Amino acid sequence: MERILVIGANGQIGSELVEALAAKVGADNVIAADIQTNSSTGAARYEKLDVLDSTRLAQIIDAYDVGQVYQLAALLSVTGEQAPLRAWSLNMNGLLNTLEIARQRTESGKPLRVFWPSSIAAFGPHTPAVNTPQLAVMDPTTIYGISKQAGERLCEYYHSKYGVDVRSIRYPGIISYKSPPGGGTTDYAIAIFHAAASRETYNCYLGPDTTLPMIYMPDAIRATIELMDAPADQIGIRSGYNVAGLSFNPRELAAAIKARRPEFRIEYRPDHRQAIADSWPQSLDDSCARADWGWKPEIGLDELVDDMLLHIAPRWRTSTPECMNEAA
Ligand code: AKB
Repeated sequence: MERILVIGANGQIGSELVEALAAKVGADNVIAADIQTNSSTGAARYEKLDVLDSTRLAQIIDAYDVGQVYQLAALLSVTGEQAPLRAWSLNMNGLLNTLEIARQRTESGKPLRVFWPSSIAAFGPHTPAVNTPQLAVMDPTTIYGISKQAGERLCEYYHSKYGVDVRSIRYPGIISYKSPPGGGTTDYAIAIFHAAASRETYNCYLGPDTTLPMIYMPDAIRATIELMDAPADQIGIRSGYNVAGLSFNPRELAAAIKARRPEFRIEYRPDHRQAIADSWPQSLDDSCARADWGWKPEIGLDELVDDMLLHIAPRWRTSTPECMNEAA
């Protein structure tokens, strides 16, 4: 069985991806790696790894004879703005290190399939905001978005020049309850549930009509694994696929929560994150992903809200974690 390395395994996506991959290929075949000393995922195999250390990255890939790498380590849109140089270094060099090792292995006849997450943040204010096409103007305004746009170009370059089998999704905001999100603009759509569960008024840092593309974690994980499992000749796009889950704004999400928890209250206090959200698409045209590898979202707003409230309420009954109301 092919071994799979997940870098950034302690993060929001990584922790759930490790679990899903372990269920699919067996826990012994999944190596979780992150910069922290210990795994927060319960992974059977864990390696401490700074993805900027390319020697250690290559050693791990060789030692386990890894066939697939998911390189997820990154600073997101809000934390990236607080440390732009660090965000650029981590987001670009983490990808480059992975692509270089994949190139060397491809050239020596032991190809390494790579997954790297792009984002809706790669789009910008001049991108058509509604039903954003796969190919569109991309003029990102954040360092995170710029790194995603440049990363997409690198992925395409390594594929066309060196034949590296690299695949990518432009993730919408990902909503989940298992691990806290890591400093993104779309995090309000998670924090709001924690406030609802602790019966606090939620102070939303985006205005009520700020519509953004979102996806529930099970759909995001399924999309990721389906893309990586698809035959290489079906992957027509090597930059990053638009993948739509659903689109909603804070007013609509609050109404769906209120329908289930009538005592829930929300107030709107837009801050610096509003400008970032305003520069992103509201909805995505994901027809290329549907045509190339059969993508189809399954989870809509009602199911998402029911599931989030079911899982968050018992765990966070008394207080909303600090980090979830503030910019991380
Ligand atoms: C963020 O808000 O920065 C991320 C993203 C959309 O990539 N969730």
